[in-house]
Amino acid sequence: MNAYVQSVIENVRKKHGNEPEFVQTVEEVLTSVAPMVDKHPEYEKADLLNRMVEPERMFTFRVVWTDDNGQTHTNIGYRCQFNGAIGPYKGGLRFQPNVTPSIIKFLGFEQTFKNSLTGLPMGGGKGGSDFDPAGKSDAEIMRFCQSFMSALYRYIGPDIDVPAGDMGVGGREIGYLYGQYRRLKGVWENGVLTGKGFSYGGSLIRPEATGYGAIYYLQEVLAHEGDTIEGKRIAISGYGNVGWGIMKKAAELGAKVTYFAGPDGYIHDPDGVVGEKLDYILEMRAKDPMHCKPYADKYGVEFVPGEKCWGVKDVDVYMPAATQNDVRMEQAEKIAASGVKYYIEVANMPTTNDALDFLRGQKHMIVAPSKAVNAGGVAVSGLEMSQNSERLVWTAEEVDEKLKGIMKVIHQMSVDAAEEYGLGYDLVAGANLAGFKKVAEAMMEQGIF
Ligand code: 2IT
Repeated sequence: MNAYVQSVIENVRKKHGNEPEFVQTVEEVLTSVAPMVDKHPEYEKADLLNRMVEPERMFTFRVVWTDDNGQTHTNIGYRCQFNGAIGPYKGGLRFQPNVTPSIIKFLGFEQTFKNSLTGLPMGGGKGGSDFDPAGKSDAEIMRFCQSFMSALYRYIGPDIDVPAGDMGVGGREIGYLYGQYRRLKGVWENGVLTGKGFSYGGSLIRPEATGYGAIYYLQEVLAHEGDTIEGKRIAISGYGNVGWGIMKKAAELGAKVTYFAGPDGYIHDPDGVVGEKLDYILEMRAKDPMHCKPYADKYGVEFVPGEKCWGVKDVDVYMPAATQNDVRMEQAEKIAASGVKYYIEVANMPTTNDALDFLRGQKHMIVAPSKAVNAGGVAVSGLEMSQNSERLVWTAEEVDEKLKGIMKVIHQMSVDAAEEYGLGYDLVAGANLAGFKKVAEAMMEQGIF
């Protein structure tokens, strides 16, 4: 491999040994872009890669809130403004007790290249808190969000940094965050956040966009293989916002999710999650996000406790859509042995690097990377920003058409980039190469800093 790339990876391993997820994503992206760095010796002279793996800015802040019993709690808030070369920092907020600097940083790094792939002018950012939303009352969530925004509002803005949702942050939280921003700033700047409710400037289709985009991307892959989505059986992990969007769009297009995994085990529904079952998923999740077993009880289907559905044979597509490092070597071996052809990542970094390399090496398999597959979410966030700045509203059909077009272009750009470097139909390398290219060019043209 290119010696400069290798030295940067070594440097990151040495400096960030205590940030395993961040090291993992740097290794994955830089390994993929090595052939481009080979062709551009000027990158080393400008030390482009060491600059790229260092966030432009990352900070923590204290978030203090009082629970319904009057007890005060203190959490850590984070915002990582990773790369602003091609647009305002853009990326979600994750509220989850396991949030660490490493998690925020890996997500911010991934976001930089993902956002570049969308073709829209958005830099990379991410943030969040180690706050645990589970079991909190609505009033507690509101007070937490207000406190979070009181600490963050000076550092964001429609042309500075535009947060959105991620795990633990949905429409309700964005509403409270925006309310507090507006109150503190005294100005109508709804382009400061995306994933808003429709009544105050949210984009139609945004809640479903990540899942829909993932299915549109899958359709591009299938078309490349002379295949169609009709009749395809899909196994997913996760049935949150993203997983639900996958279930819904798959059903609409004549495919079906026949397996889905949650924190307590997995469900096998041979008839697929279709029709009113889609509504039931929402209901079940709202009541208790940690258990999917009630679905099996209600519909009389199989529930396997404590397991993930990796390795089941009677499906055509796997889509890990839960969280990072869901699929490790052990699961990857089962997936490869199942004979399934399509492994379509959806969650951010759902596969460890060794497992991903292993799956990419399987001749019978096609592997698609999450930074391309899930980019429809942030792409529609970009469309929300456009609507806000133009003070207009697009119909659901308009947004959906644009989303479809963007997913098609992302797939094609990845195909073209991989082909340019003689890599064949390598969607993982292609997405990294295509996403990296624009950020690299912008940084080179903007001078050394
Ligand atoms: O991982 C992601 O792309 C997101 N959580 C969405 C980011 C956004 O700004 O819409």
